[in-house]
Amino acid sequence: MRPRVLILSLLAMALGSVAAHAHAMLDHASPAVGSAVASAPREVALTFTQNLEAVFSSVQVTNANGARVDQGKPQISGNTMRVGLKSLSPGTYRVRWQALSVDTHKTEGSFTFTVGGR
Ligand SMILES: [Cu+2]
Repeated sequence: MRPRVLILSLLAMALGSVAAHAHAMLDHASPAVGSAVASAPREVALTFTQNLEAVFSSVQVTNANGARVDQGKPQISGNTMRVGLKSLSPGTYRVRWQALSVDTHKTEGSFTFTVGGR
């Protein structure tokens, strides 16, 4: 009986340490998540909670028709990923990102921002 209790408590400790582990989540973005900006931004910059593996992290920006408006390959440095944009007309744009953090955990997400028409 005793050894089994010991094993279970060791297992509980191991699971607890996994649950406490953090992945690379989006910390903040420019343009900000859900924001409306007056003039068209030249790039999207994403800052994550952990450093990224450049080869396996990516970002795409699309317009309301689903057409790509980013300039392709993002620049990744530490915990930031940025990608240049084509000249944007007024409208709503979606940013989709995939991140592989240096601890090999994969995360992804998306958000929109709006370029004002005035
Ligand atoms: Cu992780």
